[in-house]
Amino acid sequence: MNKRTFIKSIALVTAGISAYGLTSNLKASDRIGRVVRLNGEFTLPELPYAYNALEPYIDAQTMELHHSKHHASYTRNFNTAVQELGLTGKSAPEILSEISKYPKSIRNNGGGYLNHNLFWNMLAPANGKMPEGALLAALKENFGSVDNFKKEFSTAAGTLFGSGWVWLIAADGRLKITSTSNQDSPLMDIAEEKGHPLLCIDVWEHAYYLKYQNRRTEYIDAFWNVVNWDFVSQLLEQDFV
Ligand code: MN3
Repeated sequence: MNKRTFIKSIALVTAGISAYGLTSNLKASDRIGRVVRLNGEFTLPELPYAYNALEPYIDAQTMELHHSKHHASYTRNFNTAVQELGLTGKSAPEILSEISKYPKSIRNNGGGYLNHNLFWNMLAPANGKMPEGALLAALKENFGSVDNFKKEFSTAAGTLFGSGWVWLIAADGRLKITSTSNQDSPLMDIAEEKGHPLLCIDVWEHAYYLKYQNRRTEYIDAFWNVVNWDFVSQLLEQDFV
């Protein structure tokens, strides 16, 4: 699938969601656009907030290590693998959409690169906001209520075996909760459930172990305080590539 086709397919997903009465005048892509390659290299994006901005829910040391070590490593290794394979001129979402063609080095590091780019933007300093507008309507329609959505998402995050991610995705005009192992993504052609990511949580131990040790459910409960619902709303309204 080439980039144009891929974008079109995402646009169709978004079009399906537009049954919820959405308008498309917001600019999620302005922020996530950092995934676009600069000077031929995928760059480690700066966080849109300080390392300590998510305290006390996610601690500064975890954020600093997660971003400046883990995410930096995925970024570096992704660039190395991309150069070795000569995948010049392709965006990260485009590479993920045809991941079955590439070796594990691309799958693991490309997934790690893009997943974290999304995750940082899906978080924000706690502001007490809740889903509203079209997002609220979509969550109610698909999950009954916001509380029930959070319960189902938290259960999926709490029970995912091993390292991976839990996602809220838009697919076929519906919202779904899905999970992926390791650094796989719903944007990958090999994903069991493919779709347009709206929200994700990293449940690798490196995301919470310093503060919460083995208490993953406490990390998941804390996560809800720092979800950037405005950004989730923007992703619902437009593709992010
Ligand atoms: Mn991580």
